[in-house]
Amino acid sequence: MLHTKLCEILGIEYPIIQGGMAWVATAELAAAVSNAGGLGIIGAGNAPGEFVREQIKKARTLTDKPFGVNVMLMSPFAEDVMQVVYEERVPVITTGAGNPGKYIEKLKNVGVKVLPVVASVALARRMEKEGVDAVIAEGTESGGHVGELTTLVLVPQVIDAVKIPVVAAGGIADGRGLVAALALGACGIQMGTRFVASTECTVNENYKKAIVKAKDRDTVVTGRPTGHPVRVLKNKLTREYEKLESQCVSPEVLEQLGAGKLKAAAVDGDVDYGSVMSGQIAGMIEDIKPCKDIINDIITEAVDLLDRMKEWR
Ligand code: TUI
Repeated sequence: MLHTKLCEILGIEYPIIQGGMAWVATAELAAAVSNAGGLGIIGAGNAPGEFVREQIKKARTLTDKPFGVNVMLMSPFAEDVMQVVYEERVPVITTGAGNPGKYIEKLKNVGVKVLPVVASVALARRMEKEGVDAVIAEGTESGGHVGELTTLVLVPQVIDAVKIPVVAAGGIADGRGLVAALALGACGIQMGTRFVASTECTVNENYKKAIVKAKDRDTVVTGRPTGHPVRVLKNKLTREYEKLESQCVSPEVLEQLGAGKLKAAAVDGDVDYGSVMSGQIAGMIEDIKPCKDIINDIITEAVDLLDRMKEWR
């Protein structure tokens, strides 16, 4: 119904990739997205390789469709996770928060598709030279670790700079967002926050409800002084963070305040003092529904919109 080059590359039905969110994107969510025709992703985050291997095995019991693993390159276990991905012959990896250059050749040799997330034209160019299959250009509207440029500004510049396919990410949660991404020249989209508010996502219910409740200006970027800016929902933790940032405390103190806080929110449901990573699009998410409905509704809306756009001519 809406087939693009991304569908061909990944062997999927719809050009939708699920973001690889640490503590949130478990085997259950990945399998649900893949079963719905998108590409589900297990978020390795800071987990050790053997934990990720168990997640891969679990996903294989839940779906016979392709799925991937997101390797968070700042993790102390990134190398370990890459080895597991290689041994398990996971069909696709996405990467975040770094340059995956040193791993690409070995993965490509065994047919693993590599799709790095980039937040700049420079890294997109470097990745194309290293032989990746596509890049995911992620705007600062996203949740979690973010770059500086917005999706609307980053995506077309990356598309102009490289010949490989480009996936748009950041600030997308409905059919209008998908059509906008296609209009910019992207071959598909990656969504994180929209899939957090899904029935199958195993994150604590408080986290899902916080996303549904969030309004347009309810996210903030903290951690700029540490060099690791992270977009999260505003809460008591971010107010504490802002107070310390304004007092110019050392980056180490700020890092210390952030330690373990994503798990506190995602697993224990502490949405007041935990780190509730979320994109700006949370303001537009009004319900928790199955991944199949999320994807079907987006595709139906996008196809309908594209039809109506033909009549505008
Ligand atoms: O990676 C993400 N999102 C994330 S990772 C994460 S875990 C974390 N927790 C606390 C602090 C930091 C991380 C939570 N959310 N998205 C993909 C992404 N990658 N966004 C931006 C980048 C990025 C930034 C700089 C990629 C590469 C880069 O520079 C690499 C280089 O060497 O040029």
